[in-house]
Amino acid sequence: MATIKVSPRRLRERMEQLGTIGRDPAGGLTRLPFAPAHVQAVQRSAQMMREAGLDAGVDEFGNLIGQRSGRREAALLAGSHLDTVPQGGIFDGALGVVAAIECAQTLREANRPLQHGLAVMAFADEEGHAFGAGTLSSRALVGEIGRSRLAQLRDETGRSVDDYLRARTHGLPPAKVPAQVGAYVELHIEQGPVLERMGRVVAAVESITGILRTPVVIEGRASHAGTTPMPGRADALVGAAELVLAVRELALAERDRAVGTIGRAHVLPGATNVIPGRVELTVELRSPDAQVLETLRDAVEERSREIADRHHLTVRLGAWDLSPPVPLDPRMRDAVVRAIERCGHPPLTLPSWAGHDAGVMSRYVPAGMIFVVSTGGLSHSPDERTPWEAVETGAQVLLETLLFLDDAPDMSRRLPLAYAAG
Ligand code: HGY
Ligand code: MN
Ligand code: MN
Repeated sequence: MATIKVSPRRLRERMEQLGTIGRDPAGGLTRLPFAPAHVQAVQRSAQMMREAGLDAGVDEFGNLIGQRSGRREAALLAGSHLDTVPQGGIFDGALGVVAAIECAQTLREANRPLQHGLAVMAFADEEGHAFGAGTLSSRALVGEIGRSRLAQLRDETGRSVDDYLRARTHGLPPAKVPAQVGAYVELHIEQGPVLERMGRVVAAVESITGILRTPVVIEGRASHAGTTPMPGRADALVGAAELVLAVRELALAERDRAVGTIGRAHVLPGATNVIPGRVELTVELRSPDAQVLETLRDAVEERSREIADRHHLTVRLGAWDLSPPVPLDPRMRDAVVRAIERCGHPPLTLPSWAGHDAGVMSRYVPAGMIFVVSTGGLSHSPDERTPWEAVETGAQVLLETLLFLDDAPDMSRRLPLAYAAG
């Protein structure tokens, strides 16, 4: 049975506190990376880290890190992200950060220091909404997204990632994550319906889906909506509509092996009485199978050419941004399953159809994930909920996983950190 216990009261208090930062008048939370609400959440989380006895600081890529050293050179990393999608929920990302802080504080209060160092990670931009690149901050940390690209990626205000990183508006000291990493563990909500349908609370994650994204610009000819006869129009929104249906049809044809979404579309000039001359949208494809992703990518490109020809449009796809599918380290999966059983729950493993920073970390160090149930399978929504008992269970499983890893044989690896200053 579990020995040292996390504090459900403190977990809930801190989740509810963070859950008030970035409230969107239209509903839910909007905490886009580096925006004022995100900075406030970083500062509040840093305070929680200090209360847990951790040194809190922000690295060159905007990631908040709370850490303390241990007797072993390698550190155990635990955490998630603090940014949200527009009008998102209070659990996506924040749960993993708050639970990791809770583990640090529980270990400190039980006077049970780990042999490893411990670093709590709060990645700055995981969602990819603001700058168009998912898991941006963890990929920047390991050098998969280089500094020149950080200077090019701009949000809707026109500011680049680099502009924000130089500003360091959070006022927190500089920090660096330890390079020698024993393991990275992330607690996250499932964001889907599977656990609830199975009547289960918690599971170990076995793999993380691949995600392919590209911006698309469709251009036709804006003209008068009344005087322009239907035949011969070059209506960019008609082309966009056909592309939406094509993505849906192609993903459905792959049955349960793929999903496809066009989640953003900007229609210009956006007047009732003007035929749309331009539509800017994003195409997103997901599959746990890299081959399926490639097939879908080629099919979307083919359909785009056909739509352009049929409607006298230009359809330009940008560079595809790929987060490849990753199987998580079986040793980590088994460590999480073992912790789940120690917490009195039956063993279960699930694939993740959501992307996570753990997917990036797993390319370099042993990485594991813990899922807890999402009520109604809802996420990326103001209605995102997880029962507080499940929050407590997830945090306890995280603590048991860290305790197990602390005594496990060394499997540490070095992170290829992209920090500038040595
Ligand atoms: O989009 C995702 O899968 C994650 O929630 N960022
Ligand atoms: Mn997330
Ligand atoms: Mn998310």
